[in-house]
This record gives sequence, structure tokens and C-alpha cells, in this order.
Amino acid sequence: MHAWPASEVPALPGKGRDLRIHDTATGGRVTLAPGPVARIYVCGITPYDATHMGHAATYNAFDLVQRVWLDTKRQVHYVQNVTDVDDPLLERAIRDGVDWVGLAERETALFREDMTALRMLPPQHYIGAVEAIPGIVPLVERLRDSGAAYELEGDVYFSVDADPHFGQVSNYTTELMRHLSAERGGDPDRPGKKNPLDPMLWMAAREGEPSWDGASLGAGRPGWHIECVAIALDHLGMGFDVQGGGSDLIFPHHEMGASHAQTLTGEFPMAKAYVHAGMVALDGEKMSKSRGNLVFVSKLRRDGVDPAAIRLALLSHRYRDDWEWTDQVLQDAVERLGRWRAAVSRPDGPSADALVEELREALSDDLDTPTALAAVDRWAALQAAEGGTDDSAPGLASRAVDALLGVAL
Ligand code: 5CA
Ligand code: ZN
Repeated sequence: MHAWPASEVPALPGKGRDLRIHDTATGGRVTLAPGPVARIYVCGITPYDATHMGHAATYNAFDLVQRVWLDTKRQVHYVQNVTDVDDPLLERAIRDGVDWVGLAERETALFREDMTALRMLPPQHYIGAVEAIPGIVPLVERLRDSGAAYELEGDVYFSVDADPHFGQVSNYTTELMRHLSAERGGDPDRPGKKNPLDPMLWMAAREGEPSWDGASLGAGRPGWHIECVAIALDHLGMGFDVQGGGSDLIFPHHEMGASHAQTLTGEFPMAKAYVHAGMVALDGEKMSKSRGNLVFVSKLRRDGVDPAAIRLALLSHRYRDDWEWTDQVLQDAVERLGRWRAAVSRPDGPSADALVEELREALSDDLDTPTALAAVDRWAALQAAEGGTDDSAPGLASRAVDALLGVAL
């Protein structure tokens, strides 16, 4: 699949700091020191509805990770998937009486537009589940042939007991895992499974559902976790720097994905850090396509809201926190954007050298965007109150906000 156009990231004087980030697996902060090319996999959308503020907040967090790395003069190798065949997508297509392929294409196209408008950096490899199937089948065969997977009435399940490290991404109790498995696409109560938590790797063709040639697996379609593993291993290999997604992907998705990859390769860990963004809520409940309590990026754009203000609204919350979307959050962002634009539109101002360092320090500190925004606020307030004589300052402030926060002033 093609991704979306990249917005330019201005180079800043000097060099940024290495990123310290919270790693779910170890439960603490790790300092990431990637090689010259940092490697990141971020789980993409299941394209059955438009991008909402929750999605946008999660992609914003991983965009910042990349901006911090770019500022350390590294390159970034970024891979993202599109879950363009899965139960929720097929169910929505049936509910609405539309073709599932067309639905996925339409919503993916809209997602690209939203990401472009929000100045999110595009992945170098943007891969759909369907196009990954030829790579998924041999992985499932290998797992089965090595005894790490088994057949049940034509379906193939991964045996979580095959991975000695299973459980070390989420560190959840078995009880919680079982509960979340039932809630998030698993089938812990299906009779005949070796372990109730075992996830499906390959689902045998069902009447009325799309299916693909699975070689020795028979016709069918891939499970959700192996999709991301196949794409990540193909394009990044093991031991990549960051596996990213929202906190609702910690279990089962990232736990299972890590176990699949570790069992396939015999290497540990799959990723150096498992990084998870908090959940955005609306009216007290997690914003979700299944609940339907959604604020769409595309709707705000159609209503004339500046995408830079949407991005600033996302940035006003720390990525790991759960937070609530309200009209006030957006209103505050619109006003802040106005103050910042006024500050950089003057021919000179107070020096922005310290501001650049403050932004670097805040972002490298587990993406502390509220502190970063407060630093720009202070510079803009000083500009408004006293001005200054540094004629390179407005340009530097503007480039720093663009490069590090993805906001075009
Ligand atoms: N296709 C899979 C990942 S392989 C998937 O989870 N798709 S999704 O469309 O449901 O979600 C896309 C991303 O948005 C995931 O990282 C998910 O954790 C995140 N996300 C979904 N809802 C919210 C929310 N309310 N707040 C923050 N992030 C969210
Ligand atoms: Zn995924």
C-alpha cells in the first residue's frame, strides 16, 4: 500500500537528546540508544470507520518518538500496518450492506488524509494484512511444524506455553489475561484449546467470508497478531527499538505478537521497548468505534478547524495519560495556536536558543508535551510583553515547534 506524503522536518542547530521512555514490559523508563537507523513498528488502524481523536492521539505519540530520534540526527525506519481484513471490518460491512474491500479502501484513504493534515510522518512501509498473507502462511506453517501451534477443527492456534517469555510484555495475571482475551477478539471458552489464552493464527475459511490460499493450512485468513508479526519481521527484523500502540493493545495483541516472534526466531525480546499511549475518552467512556462515541479528525477539518489546533489539543496531554476530549480542550488549543503564531510573525524577539533546549529536554523525558507546550507559552508571552532584538528568534522558534512538535506555525 502507499502511505501518505511526508511534511518536511526542519533541522535544528545542535543535537537532541536520547529518548527516555516508559516501557510496558519492564514497567519503568528505558533510555533508547538506537543505531544510526532507529526502527519502530506502530500498529495501524482497522479501517471500518474514520480516524477519531483517540487514534490521532496514539499516532501523535509515535510521531513524537520519531521527531526526537530525527533530532539526534538518526534516520528512522518506520513500519505500520492496516488491518484490512478482520472480524470488526467484515461485521461492519455486513451491517451497512457494503463491500468490505471498498469500505477498507475508503477509510484507509481518509486516514491518509487525516495523517497528512496533522503532519504525522508517514511510514516507509505501509502494509495491509491482505497483502501480507503470502508471508504469513509460511510463518504459521513453521510454528505448527515445530509444535508451537496446533490445529483445532481446521483452525490453527498458537500455543502460548511454547514461549518461556509469555506474559512478560503485559505482566498481567492469568485472570486478567483471560478476561481481556474474551473482550478483545480471543475465544478463551472454545472447547479443545490447550490453553484458553491460545490465540488463533489461521482461521479456516468460513461460509460467506473472504478466504485466501493457505498452502498446507488450507483456505482461510490470518489471525490478528501474526499479521503484525509477519510485517514487523519482514521489514524490521527482531530486536527493533519500539513497538507502539494504544494501551488497549498491551494484551492480547502485543503480548501475543512478541510470543509469536520470539518462538519463531528463538530470539528475545522482539522489541527493546513496548510503548503504549493512554486512552482518549468522550463523555466518560473510551472513544471507540464499537461504542460510537466519536469525534472525528475529518469532521473537525470539514468544520474548518485548523489541523495545527487539533494537533496542539493532542499535545496538551501527556501521551501515557488517559484523558477526556472536550470542546474546551480544542478551544484552548485554538487560542494557544493564535498566541504562538502572533509571536513568531514578528521580525525579531527574545532569543529562542534556550527554548530549543527546553523542548528537547521535555520531549526526551518520556515525551513530556505539557512541559514542552509551557516552554513555548513562556517564550510567546515574553515576546508579547517585551519583545526582543534577536532577528533569528521567531524563525528558530517556529522551526523548533515544527520539527519537534509537528505543528506548523
Ligand atoms: N488494527 C489494530 C492494530 S494492529 C487496531 O487496534 N486498530 S484500531 O483502529 O482499533 O486502533 C488503532 C490504534 O488506535 C491502536 O493503537 C489503538 O490502541 C488506538 N486507539 C483506539 N482507540 C483509542 C482511544 N480511544 N484512545 C487512544 N488510542 C486509541
Ligand atoms: Zn498490530
